[in-house]
Amino acid sequence: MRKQHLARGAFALATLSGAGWAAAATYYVAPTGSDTGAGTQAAPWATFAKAQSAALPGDTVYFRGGAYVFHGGLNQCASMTDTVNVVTLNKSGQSGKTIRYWAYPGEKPVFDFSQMTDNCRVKGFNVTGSWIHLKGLEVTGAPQQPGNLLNNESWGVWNSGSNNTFEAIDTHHHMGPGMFIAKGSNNLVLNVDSHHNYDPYSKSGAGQNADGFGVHIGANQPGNVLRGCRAWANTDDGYDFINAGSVVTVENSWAWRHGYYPGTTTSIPAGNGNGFKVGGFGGAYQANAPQHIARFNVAFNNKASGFYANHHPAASYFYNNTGVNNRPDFNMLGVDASGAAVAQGILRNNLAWQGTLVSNVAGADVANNSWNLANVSVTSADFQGTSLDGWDAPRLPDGSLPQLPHLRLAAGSDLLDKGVNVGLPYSGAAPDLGAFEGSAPVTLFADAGPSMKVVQSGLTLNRTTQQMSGTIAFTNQSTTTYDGVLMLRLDALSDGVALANRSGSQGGAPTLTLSSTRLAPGQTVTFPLVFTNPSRVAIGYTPRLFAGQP
Ligand SMILES: [Ca+2]
Ligand SMILES: [Ca+2]
Ligand SMILES: [Ca+2]
Repeated sequence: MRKQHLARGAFALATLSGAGWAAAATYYVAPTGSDTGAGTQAAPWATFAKAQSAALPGDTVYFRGGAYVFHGGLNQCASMTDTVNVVTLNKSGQSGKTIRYWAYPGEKPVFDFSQMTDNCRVKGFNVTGSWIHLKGLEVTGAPQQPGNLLNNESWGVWNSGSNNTFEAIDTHHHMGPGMFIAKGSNNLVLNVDSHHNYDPYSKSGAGQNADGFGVHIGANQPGNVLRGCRAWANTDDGYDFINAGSVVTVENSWAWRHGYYPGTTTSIPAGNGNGFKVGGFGGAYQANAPQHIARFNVAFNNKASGFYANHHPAASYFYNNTGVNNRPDFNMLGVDASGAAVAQGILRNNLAWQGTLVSNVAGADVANNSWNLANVSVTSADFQGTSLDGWDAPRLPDGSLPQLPHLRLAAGSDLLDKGVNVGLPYSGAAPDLGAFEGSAPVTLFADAGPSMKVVQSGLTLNRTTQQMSGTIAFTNQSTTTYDGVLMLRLDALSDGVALANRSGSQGGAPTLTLSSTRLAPGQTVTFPLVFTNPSRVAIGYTPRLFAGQP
């Protein structure tokens, strides 16, 4: 299915400033572009460096889809223990005027560092500026070299700036962490996936340093948040906040299958294998250690702990997390001022199931969790679905997490309303246990689009209602019968256009649902479409058909 032609960016947004009119500029970069061009949609540039040299605070740079393959960095390896930077972003935006480096809507630019042969460490993205917003980019392959065992990790995305947003980034297959915040305040890591990272040539041991997300900021660097992220199949940990001197918040994020060779269940000896490693200073006591925040997260199938205090000297907040089949699900091993092992953590409304439930919780501040409430038992009947597969399903159009029934509470579960109010939103009489509030049924949808022939009609204008109407028809060309709910989703619908007859929305895109439909091989289903389009723009969208079992 090809997206219809879109007339985007026809109107420049102008803002009034004290000095007069100043227009935010929009530039374009493409794999087939040239830095001698104008940076327009018709004559895009080729490089990040060229775009950065032109972009001013408030400007947007769109990267067209395709592969941007790097064969070397901005500098040479001065020694085998040097670091080569490839994409350095050292030009800052301003408050309210970030510099935006975004994927062009509906396209996927891929930044590939795997062909580099520089014989030292590599930072694929080296973000040292502030007020920068990266969105929709895929980043892969920051390498180590087989003949060089003098270093630890390379990095996919490395940050030392502040007030940056990393949104909807897919960072994977690096020989080191996918996303690494070394310094800085108020950075937001939103809806980022980091997976299949493995550092085979680290001097500290193969696999020892490839975390999905590392946040290792110093003191007085507050406000760093990870939200809506996923980490899986990384050889070390999913999320690692060791040596972080300021509070880190991780929420609504998932972690699974850490500590193994990526894509396998074979343990890698040096890989720690925790889902969420929330703090610690290498086992040492440190005064004024931050109380990190981990809430509404899910960890499962990790080799070691799902949620781990990692010898942290202070009690971090663990609220409404779900741990399943980890070893253990929650481990609150801390350290006190004398260097003795103690239990550290403030745990409320957490859910532990399968694997080893808890370690080192006696003495921590623990209440209203599944394992310490009388008259509560966790069984498969408590959940709408118990699958631990499919959590890497495609994200929704706005980058948010896929909606899955897995590990969501079922109606009638005794885990509903068994939590305690911790000042966070909830429904019903009280918070539930675990990461997902409420028991509203969630349908598991599969993408039925690839097996469909799609026919779109023309649109006709109703002069009375000023709405435009047409149809879209899907003919099942597979040998599979789709029985159940059929859902049409219109991704990347043109700005200013609305689907007037929508039945809902998913990830910011309008949906039209037909219940109890049977679509056998050779059969056709037709959806009516009614648009409102007050600005009379060209209507473009990407139609997606999903089939679900209610
Ligand atoms: Ca780690
Ligand atoms: Ca139960
Ligand atoms: Ca509730």
